[in-house]
Amino acid sequence: MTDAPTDVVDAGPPSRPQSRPRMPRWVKVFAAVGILFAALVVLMLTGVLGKGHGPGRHLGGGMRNEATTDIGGPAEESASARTVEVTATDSLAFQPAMIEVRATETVTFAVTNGGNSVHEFTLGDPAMQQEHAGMMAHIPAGMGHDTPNSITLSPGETKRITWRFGDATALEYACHVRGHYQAGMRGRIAII
Ligand SMILES: [Cu+2]
Repeated sequence: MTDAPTDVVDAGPPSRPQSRPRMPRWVKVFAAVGILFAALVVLMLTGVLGKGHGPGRHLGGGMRNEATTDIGGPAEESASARTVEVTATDSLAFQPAMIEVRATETVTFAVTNGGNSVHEFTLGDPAMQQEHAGMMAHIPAGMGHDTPNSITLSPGETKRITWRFGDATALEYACHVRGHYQAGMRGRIAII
């Protein structure tokens, strides 16, 4: 009877529980593929972001000439050498319809709403115009607000906006009150 412990020893090492969790091979392979894929995505995004974003721009470019990407920016009126008077009319047009500025010139625009409905004056390249149009599409008519490149004018109102131009061509001023831009309410900035 006292030999019982010997029997236990002879039984060999106690069997280990078989339920110890082990990572199956496919999990490791899956994780490795996932990490590789993530790295690839990061590389692709970095590559895409590296293109089309010149200095000072926050809007994606794409079809843009690298040599003429400086659209300039808002400036203090005291820095401008001249004031251009612009009138927005209910015939959905600006007078004048074209304004010449020199590259790097700072110009103040004194914009008057000569009509009976709300108009605005938004300065920028086509990308900025599109961005502003998208913003305006989500707010009720007449509820536009002023931004560094845009002023909204009540009937009879005059507001001023000063812009330091760069060398970018294809800038325009436009009204994005619903339907106005589509009706042709825009003017061209010609860099001379
Ligand atoms: Cu308008």
